[in-house]
Parts: sequence; structure tokens; C-alpha cells
Amino acid sequence: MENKIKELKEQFELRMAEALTAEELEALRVSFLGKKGQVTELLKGLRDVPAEKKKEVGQLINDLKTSLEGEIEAAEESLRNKALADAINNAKRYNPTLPSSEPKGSYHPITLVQRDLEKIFVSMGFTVEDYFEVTDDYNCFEALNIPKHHPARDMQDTYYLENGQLLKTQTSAAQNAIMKKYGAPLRAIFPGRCFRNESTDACHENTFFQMEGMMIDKDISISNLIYFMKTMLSEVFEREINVRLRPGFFPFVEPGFELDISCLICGGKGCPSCKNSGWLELCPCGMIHPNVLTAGGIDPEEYTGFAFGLGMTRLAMMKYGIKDIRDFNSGNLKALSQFENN
Ligand code: FA5
Repeated sequence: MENKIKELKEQFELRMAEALTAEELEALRVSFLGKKGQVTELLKGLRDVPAEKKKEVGQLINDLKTSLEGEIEAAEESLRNKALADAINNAKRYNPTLPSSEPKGSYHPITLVQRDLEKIFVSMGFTVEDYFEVTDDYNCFEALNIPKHHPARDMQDTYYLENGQLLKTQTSAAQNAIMKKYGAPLRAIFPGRCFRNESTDACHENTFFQMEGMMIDKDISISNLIYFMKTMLSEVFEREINVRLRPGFFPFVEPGFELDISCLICGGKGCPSCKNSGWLELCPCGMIHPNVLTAGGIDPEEYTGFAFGLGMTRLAMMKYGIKDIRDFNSGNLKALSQFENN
């Protein structure tokens, strides 16, 4: 038996020297250590060894088994290391000092407008908050003073998921969570993507961006609201913009307004982008309803605040003279890659 063990070891070493690939190593393992492998057969032959030698021979076979397993594992490890080293050595070298030969990317116009707005509001002491795209009925409607079966729900044809959640129809859906997170006083903006089941046209999309803002403190009034809206618009457009404020109904503000800007595509004459009215509905706003403050854990006797829901996609249309809102989601690089890349 001892001779047989020695012979097997020598045979193994000879074949090991020739095994250069992972497949060859695996074949070697099966041939010696597999279910019907030679070492396994040797172990089975142990039953014919005289009782007084069984322990000693058994030990020798186990040592052989451990040593063969170790050699195969080491060879596999060294193959893996070599493959990794080859991959690293053959990888394309990158020299950061050379001019780039890759085509240069550009930011989406909505990203550019969002960055502008964030800069403007951060400079006025607002924080920038993030919020989910999938939310629930409470946050999107009930916490905003829109109970179930309220007719105001008809204004936003909502995509519901099978589990009862929904795609947010308005960035106002984040108001409650943000009030609960920070309490009062509070100054925050929260840009985000909104979804509505809309028939699309030059100024309506089913997927569009809004940017919500809230300011809550003692003695906040409509004049604060108007000041911030005017400052924001003149900063974004870098000039005075004609605006008009008219009454608007949203259950979560009282009083509520529609802030329209004179259409910059047609100069106010009327075109498909402004539904031929010369004005574009851009930023509904108002003083936050006491019920909404209470739902957010803020005492309406002590604090007041304003909120606005800016149509960021429409703002990008006006800023960059894009006539059709559907271009934004078109994936058409010719249309989308021509904007200032800052
Ligand atoms: C709202 O969504 C309110 N949450 C806004 C608000 C916030 C009011 C805070 C008061 C206080 P409205 O449905 O009007 O309101 O949408 C707001 C803006 O989003 C619109 O003025 C418009 O600029 C933009 N918008 C709305 N629907 C679409 C659409 N289908 N495609 C592109 N932009 C849209």
C-alpha cells in the first residue's frame, strides 16, 4: 500500500506539471480526488489492509489527499492572479494630460435650470431637499387638505400602483414630510419629477419636473411670497420678466394664486407653446393652509408660511426657447446637447 501511495504521488506530480489551464486542473482533481478518483479508490481499499496497519495507512492516504488538494488550490489561485495581472497590464492606458478623444457630453436643459434655481435659493437661505417619486395617498393628497373624494383630485389624473401607492403628481407631496423633519422656522426647496396621465401637447407632458418651495416663520405674508418669486424669475432670466398674479384654487393654500409669465417664445402674441394666450402658467403659489401646517406638526397660530410649485420643465422651455415640451423626453441628442455646459 505504501508503494502504491508513493506511485500515485509521482503520477500526480507529472500530470500537475502539464496542467496549465483551469480546465486541466479540474480534470486532474476529478481523476485523483473525484468520486471515482484514484485516491478515493485507495481509501476504499483500506478495508483489505490488516487491522494493525489500518490507522497508519489511513493516515498516509489522508495526508496524500490533503497534499493533492492543496497543490491544486494553489495552482488555481496562481492562475487567477495571473489572469488579473494580465487584465491590468493589458488595460487601455489613460493619460490625463492628453486632449480627450471621447465625445463630450452635455447636461440636460432641465438639469441646467435646476442647478440655477438651487444656486439662487441656497443664496437666499433655503435648503435643497430630495423626495421619492413613489409615494402614498396621504402625502400626495390627504396631508394637503385634499380628502378622499374631494373634487380637486380630478385635476391630477394619477397613476396608481397595484399596492395602493402612487407616482407623485406634484412636488407638494413632500411638504408634510419636510415639515415633520425640520419643524418651524423652515426654508426649503424640493425639485422632483412628477407624473400625470395627461394627453400630451406642446406644453403638457405625462412626466415633467416641478420645483416646490416653502418658507415658514413668524409673520410671513404675501409680500414675502411675491418678493421671492420676482427675485427668482429675474435671476433665472437675468432680466425683468412680465408676470401676472391671479387667484387660483389649491386646497393646500389660502389664499392661492396662479403666477403666469408672459410667453417668451412669442413675446406675448400667442403661440402653441402658450395655448395662444400670450401667458404661460408657471408657478402656482399661496399661503400655506392652517390644516396643512397642523398636519405637518406646526402650530398655525404661531407660524405662517408660503408655498409655490414651479413648473421647472416649462421654465426650461422659456429659458432656452424650446417650443415643444415633448423635446425634453425625446432622447434626441441633436436637440438636447446644444445647451450651455457649465
Ligand atoms: C400643482 O401641482 C401644485 N402642487 C402647485 C402648488 C404648490 C400650488 C404649492 C400652491 C402651492 P399645477 O397642477 O398647476 O399645481 O402644476 C404646477 C405647475 O406645474 C404648472 O403651472 C405647470 O407649470 C407645471 N405642470 C403641471 N402639469 C404639467 C404637465 N402636464 N406638463 C408640464 N408641466 C406641467
